[in-house]
Amino acid sequence: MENEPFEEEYIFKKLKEFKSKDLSYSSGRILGSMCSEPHPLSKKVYMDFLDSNLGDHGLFEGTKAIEYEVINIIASFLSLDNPYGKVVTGGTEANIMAMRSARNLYKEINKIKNQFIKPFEVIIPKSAHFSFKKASDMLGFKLVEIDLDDEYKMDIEYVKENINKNTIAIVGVAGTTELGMIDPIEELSQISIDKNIYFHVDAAFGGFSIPFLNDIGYNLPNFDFSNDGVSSITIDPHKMGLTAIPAGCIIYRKKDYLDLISVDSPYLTSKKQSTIVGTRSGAASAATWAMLKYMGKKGYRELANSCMINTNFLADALFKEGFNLVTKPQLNIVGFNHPKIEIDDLIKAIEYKSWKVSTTTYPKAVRIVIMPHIKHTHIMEFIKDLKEVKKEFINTN
Ligand code: 0PR
Repeated sequence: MENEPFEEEYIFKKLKEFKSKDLSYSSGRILGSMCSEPHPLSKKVYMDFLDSNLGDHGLFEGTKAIEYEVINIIASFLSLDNPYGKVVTGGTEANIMAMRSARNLYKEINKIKNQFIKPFEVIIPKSAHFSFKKASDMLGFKLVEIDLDDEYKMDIEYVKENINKNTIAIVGVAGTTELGMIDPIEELSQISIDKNIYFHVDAAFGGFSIPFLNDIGYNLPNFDFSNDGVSSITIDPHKMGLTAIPAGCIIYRKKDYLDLISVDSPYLTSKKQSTIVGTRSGAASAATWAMLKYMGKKGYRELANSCMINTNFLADALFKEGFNLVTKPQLNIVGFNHPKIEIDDLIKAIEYKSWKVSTTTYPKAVRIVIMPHIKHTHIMEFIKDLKEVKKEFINTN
């Protein structure tokens, strides 16, 4: 089919038609997403830096300086001076980079030339994000999945039992994808030191909340670089950081970890590259920088706190209505089910009332992520609908 040129007006009209089929965050109906409406400032800055490519950063020295500042500011939230890192596409790329660093470090220490010669193993909690499955497939290591304890956190005893000479890394999660729980990072850090194993913390979701909530007295577990065993941390500005997609971040304690995954790119202005993608958005760095400056610690404290207030309000209301909370929320995620309603039926009924929720797999439950676009009034409407759903089931069964 001939692709005829069209006028701009037609193009915008057609695109509007497509977009009208998308959901909007501002409707309050998206209850199961870890992303949110990007702040208008981050959208504006994104537009200004659309031509900037950090894959060839010699051409964009200004944006490179912005990325350097972003890494330093974010690392300061995570108790690290002199950090090394990159602004990447998201948590997946950051986690894959960390796993590459861990594998290459192990190979270097053990003088292994061929990457497929040994059955490398990475210890992750059962609750880890599926990006580690991608990393395992791409990098050729086996995932050793550790059971969770009663609070859906990684069970330390199983971690100890499963370490062996092929273990190249341990992963802990600070803000699990399904339930927002924080693994015992301090203990895992100590194990990593004792056994001399690379330790990566996936704080893609929790990284932009936990430090700020602790500033205002939430007393959440310490997950950052003040634990000496922590080698790297994933933290995503495009989740709780309010930056537009794509904006992820990987922070390393040591320069070596980044160098170990660098390849030569001799014909470019930048002679080495360590990220998975080549051509790399400088707009992500600029938009993140703008948000870090605009929000400041004060803004992120208020944001995280208001999400937690809404989360606790939802959790209390669910409890009062006779729903089971899977666990007491540590961050802004609530998992719940009902003793008398089949979970799949419950989800269907909620979706029938035009809410978009997600589900947890372990245990099976409705999963609600209270992101900044979810306001108190949305939660009130949701509870009202849930009461009706409950009535329908309890009366008819
Ligand atoms: N690590 C953790 C702990 C995560 O929760 C996620 C994504 C990642 C890593 C990977 O991050 P990227 O998706 O940025 O690569 N967690 C969300 C999830 O799977 C991603 C998401 C966001 C999914 C918004 C849907 C959605 O609407 O639930």
